[in-house]
Amino acid sequence: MTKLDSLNEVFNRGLAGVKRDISALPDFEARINKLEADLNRRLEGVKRDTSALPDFEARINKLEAYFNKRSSFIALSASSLVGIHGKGIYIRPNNKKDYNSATKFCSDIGGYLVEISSEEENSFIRKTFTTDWVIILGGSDRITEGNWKWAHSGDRIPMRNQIGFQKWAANEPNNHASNQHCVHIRPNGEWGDYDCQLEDYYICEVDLI
Ligand SMILES: [Ca+2]
Ligand SMILES: [Ca+2]
Repeated sequence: MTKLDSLNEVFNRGLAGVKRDISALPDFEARINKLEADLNRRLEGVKRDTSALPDFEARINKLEAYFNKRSSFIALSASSLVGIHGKGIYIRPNNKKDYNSATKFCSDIGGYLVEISSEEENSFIRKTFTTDWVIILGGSDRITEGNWKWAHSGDRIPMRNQIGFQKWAANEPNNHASNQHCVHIRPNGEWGDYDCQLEDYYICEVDLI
């Protein structure tokens, strides 16, 4: 083989290689295109995830608030009278508040000022919490005089002559001095209306489910 033949052979081998590479190019391009499309899809996914972040943060914040409420509730229950009835935990902190402050306090621990909707619940409250003092309940006629409602549920509190559960004492509610718009339970389990500004013991009801 002459030197020229040898060079020619090397050239031809090289050319065949280049031809192979070139013939592989469409595939290569297709693969690049596929990768690019894949990357774009992932990028869209990342963008979606990022746009979902505020929601995620809001949910975390909500959970945190819930946890904090439950934590204060647990801390509080150590120094309070606590009872469990039906679907709720009832807690009577060892201090007195007026209606608005008591309402806010119960809300802060994830509950509401107690509402009584049956003889059984009333009897539970009386036996568990009342001794020789009155306890503020979560209802009023502050919006419209004589139109009594539970604050949390919005349910009507019937008058003595109306259908539905109520435990008004004789001659109550009497709106004494035109200044009694909140309701409390007395040691004997009966209810009376009283001045919402007065500070008394109160019960928070916290639903378990
Ligand atoms: Ca009233
Ligand atoms: Ca009264």
